[in-house]
Amino acid sequence: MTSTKSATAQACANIALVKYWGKRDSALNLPAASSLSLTLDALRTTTTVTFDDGLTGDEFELDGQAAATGRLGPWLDLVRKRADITTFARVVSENNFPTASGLASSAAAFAALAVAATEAAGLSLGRTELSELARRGSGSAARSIFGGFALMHRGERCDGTDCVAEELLARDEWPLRMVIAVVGGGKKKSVSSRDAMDHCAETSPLYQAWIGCVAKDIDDASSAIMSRDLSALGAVTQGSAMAMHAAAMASRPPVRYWQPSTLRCLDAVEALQESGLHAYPTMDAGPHVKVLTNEEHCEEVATGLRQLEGVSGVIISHAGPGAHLLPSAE
Ligand code: 2P0
Repeated sequence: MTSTKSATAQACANIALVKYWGKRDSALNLPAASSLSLTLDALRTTTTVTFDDGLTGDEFELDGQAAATGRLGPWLDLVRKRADITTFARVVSENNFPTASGLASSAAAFAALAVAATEAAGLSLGRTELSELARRGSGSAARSIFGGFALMHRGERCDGTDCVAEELLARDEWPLRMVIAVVGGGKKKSVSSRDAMDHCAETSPLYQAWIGCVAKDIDDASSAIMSRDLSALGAVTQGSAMAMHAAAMASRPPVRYWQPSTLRCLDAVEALQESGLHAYPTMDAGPHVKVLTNEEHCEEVATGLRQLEGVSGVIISHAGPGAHLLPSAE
């Protein structure tokens, strides 16, 4: 008789308002600077982890298709070591958004995994420990353990135990919106963020300047969140994204995620700003443009982006909850 133990968890993607771009330690996946994000309700991953004595290796299924385990296996080893088990796991994951849209997020993936895998392994971890474990899979995943606004600390310790996120403000305490313009037909990104940030750190003459501006951005964004000052938060959000992309573009050879439609979106957002709307753009390791706005202005922002050439879809998201267990499907 084989023995199995299963748990299901759900986590949301997050979008950084102050970006994470560069590491101080690759083995432990420690970021070179802090970051700050908004967890998004519209982009969710649901993951079931089953430790099964009958398995001869880890298995992974994503959106109904068998997938390569990649960095999942070494990450599951961390959970097994902690729980003192050797059993392999079956991981079944589903995104509530098209995987091919280019929005598939390792943040939601490893946050859901951290909650599901530790529960299935019989561990009982607090949010801080879950954040640390999620970070080992993907730096941004440490933030998705928390809902609302999350602050990821760079930390000082070599072992990474203080390199964790915390919730700055709960999601219902400031009802902002993120409008996502999906650009470029959702093609897969050309360079992974992990490779790109390492390459940027090694070759970009602007990398140190980028790292040098993060601490003040974190302070300014945190103050803006505490005082619910959207103009101030928007200015930091836009500035952090542009600084990160400037450093990436100055890499040799360059890392450029922008497409012609990306610029169309940025032009449209600038026009919306000039017309008096709250609309502040940010971008990650892809061509999509995400716009921070409020409840009142989000429909107008979405309409402005939807009509642009090269924009294949627009998603309006509320702030989302932290990663959490779901009732077992049995
Ligand atoms: C962010 N990004 O702060 C930044 C902005 C992409 C651009 O976090 O190497 O997939 O797995 O720790 O978390 C994407 O980086 O990188 C990311 P790893 P991750 O959201």
